[in-house]
Amino acid sequence: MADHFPTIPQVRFEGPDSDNPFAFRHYNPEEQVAGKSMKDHFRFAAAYWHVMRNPLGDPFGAGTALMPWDDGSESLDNALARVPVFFEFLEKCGIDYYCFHDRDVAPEGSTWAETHSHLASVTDALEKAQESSGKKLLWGTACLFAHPRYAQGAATSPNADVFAYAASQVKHAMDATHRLGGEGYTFWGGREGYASLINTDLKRELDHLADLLHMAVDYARKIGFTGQFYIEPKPREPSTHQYDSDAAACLNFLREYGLLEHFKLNLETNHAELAGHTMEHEMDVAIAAGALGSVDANRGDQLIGWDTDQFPTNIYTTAQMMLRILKMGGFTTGGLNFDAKRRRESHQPEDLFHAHIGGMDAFARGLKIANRIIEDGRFEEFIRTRYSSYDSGIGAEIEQRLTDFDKLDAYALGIEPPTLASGRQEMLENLLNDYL
Ligand code: XLS
Ligand code: NI
Ligand code: NI
Repeated sequence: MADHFPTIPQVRFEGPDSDNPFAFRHYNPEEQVAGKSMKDHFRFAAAYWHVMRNPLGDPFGAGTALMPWDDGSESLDNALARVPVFFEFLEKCGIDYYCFHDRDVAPEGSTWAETHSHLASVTDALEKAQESSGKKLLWGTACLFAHPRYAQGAATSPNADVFAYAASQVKHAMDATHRLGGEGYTFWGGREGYASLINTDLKRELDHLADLLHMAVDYARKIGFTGQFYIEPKPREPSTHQYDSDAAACLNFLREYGLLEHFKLNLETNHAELAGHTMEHEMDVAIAAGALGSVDANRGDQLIGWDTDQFPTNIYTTAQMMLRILKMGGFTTGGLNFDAKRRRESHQPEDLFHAHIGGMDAFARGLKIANRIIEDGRFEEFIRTRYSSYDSGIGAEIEQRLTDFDKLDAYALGIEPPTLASGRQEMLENLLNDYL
């Protein structure tokens, strides 16, 4: 096999005392935690778009990333040449899954038919690479936001021919995902929103978005695709407002249009922050609805108000995330997809490895911390006790809807005014720090 990363050794677990920057110090794939190997807990995935296609440009300057394997063209040959490089990266980094957009792996052709045939050609190459490496597709998706035809939306474009193109593109992206044994298929509606309400029929656009998703559900049935559909919330960027703005908005949309049984959420840390939430909030909202499917693992920058997609290194956050994933019983079809890019200054291929190693180690530490918190049981016990007035008496009657306003009015008149127990937030914050 050609070696496109000659300066980088196979990344292995060497333990916390290792000073090898190309080794895991915490992520030990086979180590058992809470009855499962670390690699099965995380189901780590790399994002084709960031690893292979992100030149690390920003609005003020061109890309800086060195990609000696890439001739810079939008040709099919160049697309095919990237495939073995990506699989070599997965292998060296010890990552079992990947995710892609159709346009990351295959370019647009000179006609729409040629665009479809390019995707089919690269899908052949991906299929062979998966077979020989054992790597798997976590989810696929269609890029319905980059091409100028989608400037005013894809499913929510005011132009019905654009809707038809979007549907056609999703059909072929679903075919590719299905052929590659993808465990999921994601919809992220970057342009499914508006720049201004002054020219927008919001209700009609929402109806059209639901139409596309219903057609996708029907098409999955038709081709026998049984993977999980995900919606990925994000409030803005590139649109001023995106209809899938946060977990609650997505759940409401899915319920309103009868789609909830077919979809789960793919939550991204940076998107949660852009929505003015914490990732913990978004996860709790999704889990409460039984709809947490997968995670795009990254982080934002508190001082920058956009989707910086940095690699996750904050152990406080990874611990909170793993706590929730453990409590929900782990991922089924989903996993932790590093939807994250290096900084523009980190332009060398080596930096791809440092970035992913850091993310994987941060989640390994988060998992161990979360497991200790659960085994210790003190948080759970505190919260259980905090709500214990609902376990019996009047609280149980409320929860079981055995009471009403008249009965509660009489009850309240007959008791002493309520006294509250302390919420003990600071004590619990101190306790949390003890586990870190
Ligand atoms: C962009 C999104 C995107 C989705 C896939 O902000 O995170 O990368 O994950 O379309
Ligand atoms: Ni994402
Ligand atoms: Ni993002």
